[in-house]
Amino acid sequence: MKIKNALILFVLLFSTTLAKAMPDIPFNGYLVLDGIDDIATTTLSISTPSKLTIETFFLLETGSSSPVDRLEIISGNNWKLYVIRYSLLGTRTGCIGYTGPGGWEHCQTSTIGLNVWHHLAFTIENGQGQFYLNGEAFGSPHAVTVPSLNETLSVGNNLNGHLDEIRISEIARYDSNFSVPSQKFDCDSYILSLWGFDEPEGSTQFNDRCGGNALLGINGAHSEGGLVLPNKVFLPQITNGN
Ligand SMILES: [Ca+2]
Repeated sequence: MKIKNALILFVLLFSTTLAKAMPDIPFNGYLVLDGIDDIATTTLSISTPSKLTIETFFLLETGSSSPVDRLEIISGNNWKLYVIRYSLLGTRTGCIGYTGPGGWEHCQTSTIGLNVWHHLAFTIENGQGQFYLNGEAFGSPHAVTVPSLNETLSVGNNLNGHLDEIRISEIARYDSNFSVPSQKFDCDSYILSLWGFDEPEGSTQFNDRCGGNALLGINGAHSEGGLVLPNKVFLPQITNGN
């Protein structure tokens, strides 16, 4: 009986692992934010497009401090794209919201966990906005207008966690459920900005892989998981006399 039970447990665990199979995220380096004052900023000079997709991979190390505490993915002067994860009430453990013209918020329980990578996409096409979480439509389409991108943007305000592969596109990348991207995005003619945070560990300036809109990390926002510079590898060895 014990062997049989062990086999059943193994099959259950293996099945669960398969069901949760996700791409190997992050892709090299990622942006680290403390949720206190860390942000990354850039000033865009882009005519407001008629269509839009903002997407990223995100990981929360801590949730919201209240049911209305917005953990911002990216924001402009008059709009924010954010998530809320507040576990105490058990009812706002997965919210995605947008505060621009026509903004709205949608919540589903138990959809955003801590210390787990998620993919979030926000699309606007034909005046209809849609959120996607991990490739699945999150709520229903909502009448909304594309926000201004001709301004200074802030990334990661009030978010304690990590971001990777932030892509802004002047097209609706998704119009139905999709497979979560399994590799770094390629540049194409629809990309307005793309930040992959693959700079060496500790960097605070992040290259726009497909354009010229570098992000600047402020108050401690930095990259981890990327290339470790040689001096950080060899100095301890010298110090130890090895
Ligand atoms: Ca990366």
